[in-house]
Amino acid sequence: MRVRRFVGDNVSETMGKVKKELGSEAVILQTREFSDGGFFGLFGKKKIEITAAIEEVPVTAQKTSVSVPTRNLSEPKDQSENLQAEIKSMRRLLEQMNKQLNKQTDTKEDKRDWPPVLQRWVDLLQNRGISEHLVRRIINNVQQTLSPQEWDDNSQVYARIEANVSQLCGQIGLIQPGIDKPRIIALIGPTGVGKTTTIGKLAAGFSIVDKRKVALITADTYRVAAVEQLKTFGEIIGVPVEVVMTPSGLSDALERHADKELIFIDTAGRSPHHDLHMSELRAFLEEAQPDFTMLVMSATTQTADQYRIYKRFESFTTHLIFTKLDETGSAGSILNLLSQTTLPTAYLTNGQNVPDDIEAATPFRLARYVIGEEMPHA
Ligand SMILES: Nc1nc2c(ncn2[C@@H]2O[C@H](COP(=O)(O)OP(=O)(O)OP(=O)(O)O)[C@@H](O)[C@H]2O)c(=O)[nH]1
Ligand SMILES: [Mg+2]
Repeated sequence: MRVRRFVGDNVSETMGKVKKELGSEAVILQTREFSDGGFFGLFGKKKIEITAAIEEVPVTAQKTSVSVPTRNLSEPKDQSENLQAEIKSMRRLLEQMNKQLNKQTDTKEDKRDWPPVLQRWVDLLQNRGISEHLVRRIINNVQQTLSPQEWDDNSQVYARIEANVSQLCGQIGLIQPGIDKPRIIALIGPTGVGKTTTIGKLAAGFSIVDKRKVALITADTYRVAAVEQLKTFGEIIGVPVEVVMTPSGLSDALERHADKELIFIDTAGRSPHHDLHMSELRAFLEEAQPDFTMLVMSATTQTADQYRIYKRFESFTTHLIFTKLDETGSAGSILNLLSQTTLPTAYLTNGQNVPDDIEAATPFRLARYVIGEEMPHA
């Protein structure tokens, strides 16, 4: 691994040097601001120092390989914190597995024989990844509200299920641009779920279609490639992009864009198991005081993981965004999660195209994604 130190007058210039020397996949290990010259550090010129590293073995799996060096280079104290966090999360996992086992036993005891015509729907919904408990609730509702003759009518049963699932999907909450001051929207969540892409889609929608004054800020300086990604979106859409390294840098950037109607903040993907990362994220959010803090979750993540992620980010979160709906045939995990939270859902994304593959959530659209469009066969 090659580690280098870079100094420049501002973040963009210094990042540029990192990229030129080490390439886009370099990992930022440390950043600091210092005063160059002046008396005892006073009146000196503000400088930015970035320490970055690049793995020299051929990089095939980019995301996993770039995350390794920081772990190896972290302080011993940090390592023990990591270990403790890992033990804590394993304990939580075991507790959860226990709970789930208990629930499964309950369900078995409570399992009943459905009439064959309804059993087909039970199977279909379970194949979509909806929990047994919710499937039971949904089909119970069908059984109680439709007559046995109507159970044979697929479209009637589908409509009943759809109505029931939309109700279970809970609240919707969308972004409203600010009137006399900018609305600040931060996107948070685990790595690779589509935070940056979704910001690109939202920023394009609000600035180009809705003609709003938009600015983008990225606090994700973990990888040079991440900064480049948002800058590219900004250039294409024609909105300013600020790169910030520290919470105080963030508040300066927010002040510079006080004339905007919407400011989107992109954050680095955070492992919910990493306490240090979570406290960094907290520091940024405390400084930004966003009006909306949207937890981005991939529909491809299975129920137990989704719930764990949600619990970890819950204290920051005001809204949910579900991504990658195009990649799964079993979006039932979304319903399992929504049935356990009162947080509203804001947006749904269904592809990689910026800005097209995004839609405002509605209970009906959520239900369609959860149930699918297929009918059971006789
Ligand atoms: N199929 C599909 N791919 C998506 C969707 N949204 C994002 N992606 C893809 O997911 C990958 C990761 O997207 P990013 O936007 O970089 O994810 P991120 O959460 O910002 O990732 P980090 O910053 O590394 O944590 C990219 O290849 C995106 O094109 C979606 O709705 N559907
Ligand atoms: Mg990103």
